[in-house]
Amino acid sequence: MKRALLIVDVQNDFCPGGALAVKDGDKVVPVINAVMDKFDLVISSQDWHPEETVHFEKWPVHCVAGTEGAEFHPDLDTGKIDQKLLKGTDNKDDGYSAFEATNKSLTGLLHENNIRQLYVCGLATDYCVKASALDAVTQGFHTYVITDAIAAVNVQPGDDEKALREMYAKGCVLIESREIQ
Ligand code: VGL
Ligand code: ZN
Repeated sequence: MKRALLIVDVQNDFCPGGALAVKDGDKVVPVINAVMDKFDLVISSQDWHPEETVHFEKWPVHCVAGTEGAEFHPDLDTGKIDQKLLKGTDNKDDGYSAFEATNKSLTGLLHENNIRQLYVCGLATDYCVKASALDAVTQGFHTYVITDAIAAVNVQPGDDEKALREMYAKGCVLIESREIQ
């Protein structure tokens, strides 16, 4: 059984000092770096927005395509990423899920590589991690969420817990990085 790691949106704008900083967003980086070698395929997604999009009616401007804020966190071991997906590129929708990537189909990529298990980590728990993990379940992948390698926006306090409960209820397996063999 082949497995892939999906690293969701570990970008400067979601880390401390960024335009839409997630508390402890940078803390996921060493955890992710430490598990990358355990996977057959490593895939990243990046939030990659146009300058004007309906998405910025809900959120501060962040991760505009080609800007510093849209780059990966500088400590992420990007040399080990096999495929880089871009999402949120449309100006008419949010594009939270990595399955909505527009430069390449994540579903196609996983099928071509005979991946049955998808491990999801990154930012943010309550938006793009959740949307990606739920889509993975819907598409029939065995979906794992690495709970010490995610961090939440928490627009409302407790959104992180709520997101974890929803992912669990819909069939995601919640695991810690140390449990990955
Ligand atoms: C995200 C809010 C807005 C995410 C992206 O990556 O979770 N959250 N855009
Ligand atoms: Zn966004």
